[in-house]
Amino acid sequence: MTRAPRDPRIAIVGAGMSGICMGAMLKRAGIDTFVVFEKAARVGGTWRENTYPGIACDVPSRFYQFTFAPNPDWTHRYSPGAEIWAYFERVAADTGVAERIRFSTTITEARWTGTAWAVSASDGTCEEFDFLVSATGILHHPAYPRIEGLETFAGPAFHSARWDHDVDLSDKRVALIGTGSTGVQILGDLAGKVDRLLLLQRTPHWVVHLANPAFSEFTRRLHGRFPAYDRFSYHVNRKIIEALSPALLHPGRTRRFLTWLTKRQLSRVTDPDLRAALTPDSAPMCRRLIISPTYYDAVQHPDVEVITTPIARIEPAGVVTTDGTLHPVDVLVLATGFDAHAYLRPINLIGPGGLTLDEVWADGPRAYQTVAVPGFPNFFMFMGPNSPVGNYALTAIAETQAGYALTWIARWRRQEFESAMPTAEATDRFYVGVDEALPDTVWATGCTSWYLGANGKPELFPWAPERHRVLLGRIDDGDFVMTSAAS
Ligand code: N01
Repeated sequence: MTRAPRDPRIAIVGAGMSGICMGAMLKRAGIDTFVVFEKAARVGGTWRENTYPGIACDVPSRFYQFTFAPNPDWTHRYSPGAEIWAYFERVAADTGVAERIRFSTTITEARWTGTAWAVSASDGTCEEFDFLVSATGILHHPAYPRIEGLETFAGPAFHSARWDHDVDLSDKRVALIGTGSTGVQILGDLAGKVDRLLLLQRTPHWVVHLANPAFSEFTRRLHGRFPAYDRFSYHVNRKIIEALSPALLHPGRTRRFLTWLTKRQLSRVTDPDLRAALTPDSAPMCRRLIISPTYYDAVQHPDVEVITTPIARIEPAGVVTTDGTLHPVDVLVLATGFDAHAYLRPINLIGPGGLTLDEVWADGPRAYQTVAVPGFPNFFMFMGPNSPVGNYALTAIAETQAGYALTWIARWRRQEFESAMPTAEATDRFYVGVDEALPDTVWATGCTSWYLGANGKPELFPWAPERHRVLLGRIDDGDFVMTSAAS
């Protein structure tokens, strides 16, 4: 006699892109017994929090969407942040995920009771769930620079992910610290719109100039009318990026072409001193490759000054560089990146026997095939350590990781197990492969970036993103410790 499937209680932490993806895929599988906990009052994660001028996605929009929620209405090849945020809000509403979200609820702790996850929120409530899914985002915790006197600055000072839209910059002298993807996008938008813009560059990054054309009304209608055409576009974009990704990671013709291209594009900077200052000494892609349609024009705008002398300290009136010069400014913008290694922390995850995630990760974050952690049953993680989060669509990674979690959940529904977690040995085996492959990649050619963990190793997936999909497309029972369902 076949038993009716059980309804799993599932806690998803975070209603950003990944949490919405998990919820939508659960809904599509007919599972409605989940709660999405969201600390803020709206969905959207990084796209809600980052509203700085110039924000856009540097992955083509046709690919930066869920396969189950095509969007024919993208306005540009690389669409602006507000449009992407609206897309995720729409997906959450259309799929019914929005109804399952508990807003303004911060999860502080999740403890395995022996049979379930007891999930506690900051409001003092605690509920039990059969599965815990972390969808807390990777670039989520702003990294504030340790610069002497930062707190003494007299004017407005804010991180790029905490943009203060009440400050009118049009007549201000603005200091922009940081030249990563964010700083480059901000500069591209602000150059010429403020009184003066000082770009404080510590290390130059390679930038590829790619045009960002608008999609015509006709193209948008074509995508709306023929979903198969939209799917085709998605797969073409994916194929191109997936073909380029591994080729760009290793020496060869494609890498030589990228090196040639980035140098050639840098030659748009006509002043040889400025060009030299903007020339990185690391290989392109060692740090995340920056894609911008505007940077080299913006950086040469007469109202923009690039300062490469290191910052000594901040004073109330401005930035002092190590040559003793005070650069007077009215506003300080910190485009100084994120702590990409916190993952779900500061949530206190406590597994069987009281083992905490901090203890398990004392030597650095590690995950079984990017999605699960030994010692923590019925727990899955989005964008976990060594996920393929380089120049790739995180929407596609989320679908792969959600699909994997869903397969386990479907098995639980069929009562094939009660709890499951990866073994330490299987996780070690995964890392033998990772550690063998990483030194051959461009990320290990000697540069610093948020890719590197505390041990100096890149916390990235060292193979083609396709391989991630294949890896998570199957379940290997031998890699797991399972307790069986009560008969
Ligand atoms: O952060 P970053 P980001 N004094 O860490 C500088 C994603 N993203 O926010 O290079 C002076 O790359 C630091 O200097 P250095 C994307 O994955 C995506 O720009 O370390 N400078 C660097 O220049 C991206 O990779 C999109 O020497 C200091 C900058 O701050 C990731 O977010 C758009 C400093 C930080 O660069 C992070 O990008 C935007 C100090 N004390 C972002 N401390 C898309 O389009 C730090 N810096 C999808």
